Amino acid sequence: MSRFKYSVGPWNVHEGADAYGPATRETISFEEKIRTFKEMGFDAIQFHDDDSVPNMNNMTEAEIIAEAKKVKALLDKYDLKAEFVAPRLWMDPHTVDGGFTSNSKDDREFAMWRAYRSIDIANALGCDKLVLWLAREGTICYESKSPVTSTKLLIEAINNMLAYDKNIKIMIETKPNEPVDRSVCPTLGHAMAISAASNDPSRVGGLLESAHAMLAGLDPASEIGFALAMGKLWGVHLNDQNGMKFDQDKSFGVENLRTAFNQMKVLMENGFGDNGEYIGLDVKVMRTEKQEGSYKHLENSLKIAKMLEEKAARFDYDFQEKCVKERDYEALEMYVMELLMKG
Ligand code: XUL
Ligand code: MN
Repeated sequence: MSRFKYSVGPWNVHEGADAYGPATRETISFEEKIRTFKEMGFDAIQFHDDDSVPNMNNMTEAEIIAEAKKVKALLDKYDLKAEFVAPRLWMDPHTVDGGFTSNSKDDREFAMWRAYRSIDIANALGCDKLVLWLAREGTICYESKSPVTSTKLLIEAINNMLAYDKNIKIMIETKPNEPVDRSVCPTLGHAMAISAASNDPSRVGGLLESAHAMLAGLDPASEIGFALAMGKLWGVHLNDQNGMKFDQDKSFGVENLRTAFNQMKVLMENGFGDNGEYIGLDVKVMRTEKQEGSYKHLENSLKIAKMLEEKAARFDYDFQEKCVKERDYEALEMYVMELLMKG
């Protein structure tokens, strides 16, 4: 029995297309995914705005809310909660050059429209959290945008969202690059600074994705710890990553087991989840997997997370204290290795 509640998004079960080749698996319907997530033991679903309301650009605000209410009924049918809604600001022709920080005023206005609609959808789904993964908020040609103006535009956009809804909480999901070359908000340290500069820091926090921290050359456990120290870690996307290359979304722990253990440990030590936070898994199955393996990465990640939770619960803090007192970190390190490698 895990102490945590887990969440997942419909995009975590996908057809396998990548930048170099087409789909390798069939599409699975939204309801089928939701039903399977429930059977697997997930408690909540993460949404992009258009995961819950496809084709929303062509709909009125009232139609969007009505459509989102149908999704809420589906969640209720399977006794699942919505964790957050994230405006998908990277797919649209209006956001080729970014959303909130676009050089086009019209496109910045479109981005705000989508952000407000995402808040409406969150309300219809019964959740109070918005995630901003700032995919194209940055540059692919450095001189095309000012880093100062971009940062100010981002803060202004967040202030607008805070003003639009007095209850909404914003989690910034940081990532240093991809699809942009340089992101305007690459790490949780940046997110905390944006929070502090906003009109209501108590409603602006962070979401740490393991792979994104690694892409920034940082240890995800330390990023988690930093935001926890600020009281602003409201979500995580646990997964894994082989070094600083493209975002891989590997199953949690399969590349960097000790780092995965330390992520779980720091979450447990600091009561993550006590205020209703979920552990999100943002993992993707390998392109090579056949149709019947469409959920295997989720099964594996859940299993690994729970095994690491059990290891972290057994961590011998008395021994750790003794090692620290004696400054015998070799002994402490070997203890961690044995904890991880022995049954
Ligand atoms: C992209 C990523 C997204 C966000 C939600 O790297 O992680 O799936 O989690 O928009
Ligand atoms: Mn993510």
